[in-house]
Amino acid sequence: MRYQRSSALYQAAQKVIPGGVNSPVRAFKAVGGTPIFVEKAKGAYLYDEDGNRLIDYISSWGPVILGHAFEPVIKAVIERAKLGTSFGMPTALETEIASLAVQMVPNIDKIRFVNSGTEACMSAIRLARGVTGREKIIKFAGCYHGHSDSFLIQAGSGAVTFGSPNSPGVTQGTAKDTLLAKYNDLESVAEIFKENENQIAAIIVEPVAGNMGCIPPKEGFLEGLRSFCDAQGTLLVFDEVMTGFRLAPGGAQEKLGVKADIITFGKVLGGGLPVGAFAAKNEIMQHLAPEGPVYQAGTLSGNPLAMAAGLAMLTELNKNPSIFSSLEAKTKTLHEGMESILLRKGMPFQINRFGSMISLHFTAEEVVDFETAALGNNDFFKKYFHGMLDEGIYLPPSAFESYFLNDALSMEDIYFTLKAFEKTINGF
Ligand code: KE4
Repeated sequence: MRYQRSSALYQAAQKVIPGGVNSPVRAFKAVGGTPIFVEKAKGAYLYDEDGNRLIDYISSWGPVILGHAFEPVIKAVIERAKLGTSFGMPTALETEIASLAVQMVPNIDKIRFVNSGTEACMSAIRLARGVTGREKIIKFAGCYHGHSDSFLIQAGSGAVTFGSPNSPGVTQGTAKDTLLAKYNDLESVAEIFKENENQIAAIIVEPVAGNMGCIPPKEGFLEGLRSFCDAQGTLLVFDEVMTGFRLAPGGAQEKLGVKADIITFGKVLGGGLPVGAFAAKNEIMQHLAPEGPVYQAGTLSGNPLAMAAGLAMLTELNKNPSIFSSLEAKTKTLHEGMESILLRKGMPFQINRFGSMISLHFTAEEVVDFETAALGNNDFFKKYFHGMLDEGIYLPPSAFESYFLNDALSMEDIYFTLKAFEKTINGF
């Protein structure tokens, strides 16, 4: 595929934007080559600046679950923009989308809108610390909750899971309050609680992990976290930035039947515009300013354009819940097709899938946590990524990402993708 214009644009971008991108994963560092600059998109297709049409399997990392430039969302944004773009004052529109979200998501009374998943998760942790009066939190190696300091922590030295910063600029002072456990490993969580009896404000977890590739929770894992939290007075935070409004109208809580205390959202909730949110029962949310003492704010929080896009998106998903099963069926077809091609080829692989989240790992070992996800053959992944790109398929440019299907994908697109997949894998 030709990429002259993308590479020229990339050169120009690097002169005025760090790394030429506004979010690192877009720079193709994990797969090599020149990042693709997109001109426009419609439905399941991206059109890059060199005129290539690509079938999109990242859907803007989740938000455009109904496909790009979805008519009702576009119409809502255009209409709303004519009334003004931002006021810094409350609007009835915010109450409308908040009421719909509260109706769709189990176990919440109130929701606060922010502008990104990072802000949602950062605020949820501050709220949990404010409510419990405790400072420590538990997160899981390989789970990503955005780039706020408390989350940019890697497993530190020593067995006892002390966190250490995984980015310059994050202080030891911050890192000491984030303890690292292993995803799908309740024993690692028990150890932390033993060392920190009644000191943990919150456990934050991706109920279906999507930042190590897709890793579904093992039977009993989330239930185990729930009981630890109940026993310890710790709040369970489900980071549903990816899974919210994607796995079901009520997200992972509905799909998996486990209750969280605070739930964070992003991506789909904004229909492609910048929206994040966090939500809980009123006895937790009443701690939040201006009602309570836990401070959190934002100039553009509840922005009318973003709310209009989000409301159009949620309205569609709420009206047609069959979208979720349709998306799941398409992902299952992709999964089964990939599996049979890989079995015929006889190479080591794991395919993890939950609903419309799926990922391929070139390893014989079951991928259940960050360590096993890291065993994947990254050279194979690079070859796979570029092979598929050459066939007109745009996959996440990292082995540690989940694919995000959107419901604009037709079965023809899925079969076209499987043909491209067969050609790529047979070229190994
Ligand atoms: P944002 O701040 O990027 O809106 O959301 C952060 C976030 C929080 N929680 C989960 C589970 C997430 O997956 C994310 C962001 N996801 C990545 C993709 N894995 C966004 C892509 C990017 O960083 O450019």
